[in-house]
This record gives sequence, structure tokens and C-alpha cells, in this order.
Amino acid sequence: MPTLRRCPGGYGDATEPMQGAEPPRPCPVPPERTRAAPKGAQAMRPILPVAAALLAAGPALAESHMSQGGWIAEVQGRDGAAHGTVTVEPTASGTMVVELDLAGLPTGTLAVHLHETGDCSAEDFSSAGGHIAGDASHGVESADGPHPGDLPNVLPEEGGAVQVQFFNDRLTGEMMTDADGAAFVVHAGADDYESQPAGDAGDRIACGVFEPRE
Ligand SMILES: [Cu+2]
Repeated sequence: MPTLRRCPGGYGDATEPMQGAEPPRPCPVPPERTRAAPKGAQAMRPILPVAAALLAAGPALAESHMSQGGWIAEVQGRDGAAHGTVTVEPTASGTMVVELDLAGLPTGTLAVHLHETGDCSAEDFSSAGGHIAGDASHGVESADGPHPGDLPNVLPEEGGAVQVQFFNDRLTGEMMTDADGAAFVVHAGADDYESQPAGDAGDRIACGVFEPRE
């Protein structure tokens, strides 16, 4: 009988070699507990298992819903500075996953929305129009809200990065692909989730036009 010894860290057992026996079985590799995350990535963690679950469901599902279709916007400030990207991805359930990967924003609490016109050409980004509104009122504090284009405020810390995913089950592909497109807008202030028509969120400081993804 081979003798057992404990592996470092308590993960499983390995057998000690006997005279003339097979070589010892190596200790199993313990699961990775800590991995250096890029700064600002912490906010994504609670939702990442969902993406992992979709990927784990099989290559076909992962391919059809996580890499094909969807939309991406390159976000720019009023000075033309690049602030990263926002993607909208359809999923099997019909819920959209909106992912923000932004940098260089002001600190504070900032409103972010999906606006109804894919046009960031105006200096103040007014060309993006109002929110993607459907038949709803603005804001989760409105009884008949929120807009499909409403999103939770984001809170960039020093350095101005925001990396987060949101579920959005009110937004439809038709809203993203109508004739005049759609845009992502960052505001200078917070959305109060209540004021009509746009949450009293202040100036538009960054904008990106959604384009279909490969
Ligand atoms: Cu807005």
C-alpha cells in the first residue's frame, strides 16, 4: 500500500513512492485564489460569472451571443480625446449586457445613458438627441420608468476609469438599429433617476456612436 502525504495548502493527497513502485503522484494544483486585476476592474467582478456561465454553456452559445452581433461605441470627449468603448450585447434571454470600459473621466457620480440618435457631431453632443425612451418616463424613481436607455450612474475614482457591466432587459435590438442609430453619452453630473426628461444630469461631456459589431 502506498502511503499518503498531505499536499501543501491542503489540496488533495499525493502518494509516497514505494520501493520499486510507480513514481509519486504529484500534488494537484490548487485553484488560483488571487490574480492581479487591472486597476478599476473590481466593479466587474460580481457580473463576470454570468459571462463565464454563458461561455461554459458551449461554444455555439458563446459564439452566437457573446461574439457575434451587438454594437460598440468609441467614446470621445468634447476635445476629441478617446475615453474607451461601450458595448451592447444581446444574450439568449433577450436581456442586453451593456459593458463600459472607459478611462480619463472626471471623478464623482456621473450619469450615463443610451441616447436615441447616433450622432455625436455637435460640440455639446446635443445631436445625440434624448434618451432611448420607448413609451416610458425617465428614471427608476418614476412609476412608469425607466427609459430603456437609462443606466445606473457610474462613479469613476481617481484616474477616471470605469469598467462595469449592466443588464438591461428593456432595451431591444430594434431600438439600437433604427434608422438614426443610437449613441452613448456621459454627463457632467449625476442622474437623479427622477427628473424629466433626463435626470437633471448636466452637460454632455463624452459621446460615442454605436456601430454594429462583427
Ligand atoms: Cu444622457
